[in-house]
Amino acid sequence: MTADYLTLTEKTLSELLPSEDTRERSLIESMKYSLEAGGKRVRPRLVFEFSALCGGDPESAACFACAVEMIHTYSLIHDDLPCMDDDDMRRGKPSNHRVFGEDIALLAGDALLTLAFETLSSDRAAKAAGDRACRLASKTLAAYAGATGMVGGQVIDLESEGKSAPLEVLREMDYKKTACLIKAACELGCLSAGAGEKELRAASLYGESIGIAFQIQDDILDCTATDEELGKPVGSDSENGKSTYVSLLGIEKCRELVDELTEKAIKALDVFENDASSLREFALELAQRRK
Ligand code: GRG
Repeated sequence: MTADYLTLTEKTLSELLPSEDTRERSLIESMKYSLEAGGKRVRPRLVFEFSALCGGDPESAACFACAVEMIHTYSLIHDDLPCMDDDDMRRGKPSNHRVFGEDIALLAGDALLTLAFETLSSDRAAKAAGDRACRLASKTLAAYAGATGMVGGQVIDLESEGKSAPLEVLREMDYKKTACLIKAACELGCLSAGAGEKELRAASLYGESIGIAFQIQDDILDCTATDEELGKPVGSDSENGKSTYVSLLGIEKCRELVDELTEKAIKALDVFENDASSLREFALELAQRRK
């Protein structure tokens, strides 16, 4: 599955990107630069894995997987901008605005966000997954990525800078900023395969649990990894005066929390009749990631 989903993700993304042979070439190059900058493709993998677990075929999941990755990529481009985190490096390379300028980077993010929903409403997606699945996927992705999901989480993050945020604020911020999009990927995988309510609820719980664990692991890595491992300067959270799980609870407690959440995610997979070992292993892999 790992190699297959990666190949299909790369192939579909390049098919969905507009041609560079236009007057707005710099915009398309900027979108492509970040889409192909070496991301781990965690979210597409979740879409493909849940789709397969629910009996879907890869083509019905492909547009959904790429739509989630487009949203993820736009969020990283915008997050690196000077008006947000002002980061010069991402995935070991200069961040988008350092290469293309702030104006084009901002627009590349906007265009990726738009392309995600164009993809979900495309004939290709409808032919592969069906109209109903596409409508539900758009609704789900919009809800998790928008004002009450990822973008909302980013606002809580910006407004807590320089303050010591209590744990409940941090919990809400991390749920929205990070876990919501991961949860969306899991749900979209099920939707692409026409799964039922019981499976959707289980995928949602799995996504929420590994999503929060993913953010706590990110906080741990910000204190324990090297710049080379992360592809960006470590320690940025404490430099920006941000409260994190590590600053509030300490590393040991954070590691325990990651393990508990990973167990919870694995338990949620019990409802599936098909073999869920690949998603079990993926949850464990993410809990131990070093980048
Ligand atoms: C809408 C501007 C805006 C931001 C939304 C997602 C986000 C909020 C900001 C991005 C920065 C950040 C640290 C987000 C937390 C989620 C996270 C750990 C993202 C990194 O995901 P990976 O590790 O990235 O999957 P790769 O590079 O592998 O794709």
